[in-house]
Amino acid sequence: MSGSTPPAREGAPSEDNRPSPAGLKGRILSGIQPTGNIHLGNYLGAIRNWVGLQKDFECLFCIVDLHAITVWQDPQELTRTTREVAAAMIAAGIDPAANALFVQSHVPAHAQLAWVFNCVARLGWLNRMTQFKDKAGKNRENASAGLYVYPNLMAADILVYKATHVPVGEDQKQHLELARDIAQKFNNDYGVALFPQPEPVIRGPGMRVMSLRDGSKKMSKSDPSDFSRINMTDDAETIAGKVRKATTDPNPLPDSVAGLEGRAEAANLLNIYAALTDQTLEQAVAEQAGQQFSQFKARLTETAVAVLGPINAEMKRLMNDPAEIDRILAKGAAKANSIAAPVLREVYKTVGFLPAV
Ligand code: AQP
Repeated sequence: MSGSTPPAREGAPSEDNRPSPAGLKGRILSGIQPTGNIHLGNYLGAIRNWVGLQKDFECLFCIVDLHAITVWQDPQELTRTTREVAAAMIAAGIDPAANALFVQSHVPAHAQLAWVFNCVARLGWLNRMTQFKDKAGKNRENASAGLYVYPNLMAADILVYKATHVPVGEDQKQHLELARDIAQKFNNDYGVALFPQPEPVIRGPGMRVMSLRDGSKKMSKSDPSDFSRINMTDDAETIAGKVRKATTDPNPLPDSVAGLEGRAEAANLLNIYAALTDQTLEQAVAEQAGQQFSQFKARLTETAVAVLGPINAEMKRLMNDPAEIDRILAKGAAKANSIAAPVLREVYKTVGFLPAV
């Protein structure tokens, strides 16, 4: 890493607001963007795991609307989607009373710390971020400046709570590395031991759900085709229609995982089925060996409806009372703010925005 890095001062001052609640392994920050229809990929790849982490960690669940607007979002739709993501998380088993479930822009310390980090991170570091290259595509000059500095904001999301652990998918590993580098450079530059080094936490199988239309693309909220994903709001009939129309190939299902080589769509559907039935891919392949897609798709639909149906019903109930969702989010923001504000104050004293004594 480039940039000046003076050594940390021994015994440098740090208000000790690191997490150590009795019996817990640390503090986790998880984020999800309110960028569209929350889908089965978000559920199997992230939310379901977060539900499991609640018993072992103090958890902060953040709906990252500041990240969302790095690409255009319709304002009314952003408000609706923010509530919908909150409803999906609660319906899936996130407990907002035991944890903090909140909206990123409602806790100003995220953006305030991000500015400081914009001045700590080096351009060379950001230039190496592959997600910017992927998301900006060929039209790089027209991408928002926010999209470029997105990883600095993500570092602030994590470090403003001195989170010790972050559940990350494959595509976010590079950003977590950057957050660690920013923490270290901040500590070194100012000669303090203010920020911890957050660790990745992986729980359950590292699941990547692919598009139902194209097995080489990940299932995504912002995919223009609604048939590419199963939304957490889809009813049984819609799920059945989407699974029926999912791209496949003409052959029956193989009897070994090796037989999925070169069959991305078959592999994706079997992966989804395995995750929904809590089986390994090997077990799911063995169970479905030799089946025609028509039979397998009927079984997959039945399973998806059984898992998503109750979540969907609870989401609908919550969405009928948006004021209640807003109350939950406001409580979450107050809780998050009570952790973030002292950390920000510590940062402000360290950089000289506030007198140190
Ligand atoms: N297809 C997926 N399979 C497994 N996990 C997934 N996640 C997203 N898509 C899949 C995980 O969901 C969490 C929240 O994701 P995010 O909202 O922060 O952003 P994303 O990864 O960019 O999600 P989308 O759905 O693809 O949104 P858009 O279209 O806006 O980019 C993360 O933990 C992510 O890994």
